[in-house]
Amino acid sequence: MGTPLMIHVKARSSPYPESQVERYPVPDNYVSWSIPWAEYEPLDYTADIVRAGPEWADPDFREEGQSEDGPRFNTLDGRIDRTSFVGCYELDEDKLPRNPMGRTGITSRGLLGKWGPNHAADPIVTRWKREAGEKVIHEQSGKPILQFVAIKRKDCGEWAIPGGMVDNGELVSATLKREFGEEALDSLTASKHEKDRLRRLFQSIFSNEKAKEVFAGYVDDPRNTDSAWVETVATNFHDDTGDSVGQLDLQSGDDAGHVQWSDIDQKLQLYATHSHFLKRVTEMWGAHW
Ligand code: RP5
Repeated sequence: MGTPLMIHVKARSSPYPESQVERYPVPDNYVSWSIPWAEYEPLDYTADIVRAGPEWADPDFREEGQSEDGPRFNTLDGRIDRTSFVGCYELDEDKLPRNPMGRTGITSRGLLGKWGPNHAADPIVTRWKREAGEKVIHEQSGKPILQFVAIKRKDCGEWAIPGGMVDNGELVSATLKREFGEEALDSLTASKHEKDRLRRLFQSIFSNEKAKEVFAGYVDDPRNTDSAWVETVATNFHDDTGDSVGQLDLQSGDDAGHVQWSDIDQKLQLYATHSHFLKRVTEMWGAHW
């Protein structure tokens, strides 16, 4: 597939998430599959939770008793989208899909359910930071500051966009709403009545004409392996006037600080490549970065 467009970094970090597993160290100049590397011996690792065969995971088609055909890659395989935003990915000598961004030091699926691309969706809900109704201007950049709804991930404790995996057969637009509901709204300690009101507010902002796609492609996710990786569609839902979702007072209503409005700034340390998506959002709205 030639030289990767970007060099993944988090996809080479050790230990592998939720484990003591160490990746085979891959220096920058050996990431690309186009560089021959006879010594390369990635560890074959699939987490127990994936081996247990939950409905969101593929079976291990290499095991006895499984259909010899395995998944159909680079196409819509029944209800599962196995196409990649990056293009047509290769299969290795064991018929395993090859990570289009190069080596990661681990083969098999790790914590990921699907062989090849694992499609996700990331809803970026934004508003302007305001004080007494006026937009707050950053003193260095001279630009207004955007805020986004951030969640603290339960698996690693890192702050992130409240995204999630696309269910089999689900439209990305539905995943965006579902994940936002599950990850941001459900963790609020608001009453059912209040949550229903919030849901209605979000329903309006999640309507298609207000959505702006900011990214569709490979995510440098720490769970990626040589044969399984995350790809996402990141979509911005912006409340320009602050009278819709922007009213949501997450600071006071949240559950132990697991969801909050966070100022967007380049210093933010976020999960995977989420700050890269936010940078694009600031460019789109002429906001501070
Ligand atoms: C990231 O993992 C994506 O950008 C998305 O935010 C998330 C999906 O995985 P789960 O949150 O479902 O674990 O790479």
